[in-house]
Amino acid sequence: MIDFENLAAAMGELEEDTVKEILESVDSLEAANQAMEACQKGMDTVGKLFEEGEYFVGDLIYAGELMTDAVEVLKPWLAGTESTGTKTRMILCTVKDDLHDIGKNIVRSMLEAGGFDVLDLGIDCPASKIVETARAEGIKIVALSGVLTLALDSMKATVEAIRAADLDCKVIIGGAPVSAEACKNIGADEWAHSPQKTVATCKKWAE
Ligand code: B12
Repeated sequence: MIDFENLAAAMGELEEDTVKEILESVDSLEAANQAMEACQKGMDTVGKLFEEGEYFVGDLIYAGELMTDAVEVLKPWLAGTESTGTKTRMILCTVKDDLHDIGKNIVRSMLEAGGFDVLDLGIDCPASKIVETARAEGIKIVALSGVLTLALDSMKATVEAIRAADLDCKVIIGGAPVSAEACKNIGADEWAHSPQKTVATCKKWAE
């Protein structure tokens, strides 16, 4: 029986050995999903302790590395769930001024496992690069990731640039600050927190 509470606590306390030890016992998709949830809960604790001044930027960096390692362990389980034959090309990136990419990388793995050919434009991605790439590659689906509250402004500017360029693109936005209200304000076609919903939405659009 895997102790997911302990995993969340160890992640929050940045106890690498305990995190690794618990992750080693993940042996099913269900356990992998629960472990991912626990790790994210741990990241929330890290964020809270950072806000309270108990953790510093160095701790955030370390937490990021720990989370990236955890995702690597869980990826084979999570990515194995969605395989299909389609290969629609799409863009994914973290928007301008935001350097967080762990969530984006998870979404990328899930999209690739779902049969998408993902053009990953990286982090801090300006709207102009997205527009140019979408036009040059004939891309019809763009997924934007952002974790900072500030990212919502960049998402809005990006969607405006896509619409102004008259590109026939569907846009899905995701990340912690995203919500139905933010989606409406930004003018995106869809929003999601869960990578599974992202894959389902993009599949619907690709049909
Ligand atoms: C690790 C981390 C960092 C690392 C990031 C390393 C990396 N390679 O990404 C580093 C050290 C670089 C960092 C820097 C900073 N960070 Co930081 N960071 C975090 C932390 C602890 C975890 C983020 C994370 O990876 N979470 C785990 C992933 C898996 O979750 P996720 O990104 O939300 O993704 C999931 C979903 O949102 C969704 N999703 C994600 N993308 C997409 C896209 C689509 C299309 C869809 C559909 C879904 C989707 O799927 C994912 C899986 O479920 C958070 C705290 C937190 N609670 O998240 C703070 C946090 C995000 N950081 C914060 C801050 C303030 C900063 C800094 C400004 C600190 C500083 N003073 O320098 C800088 C900003 C740098 C910049 N310009 O971006 C704040 C943001 C506050 C705000 N509301 O704006 C947070 C919330 C901490 C806090 N509570 O204060 N950070």
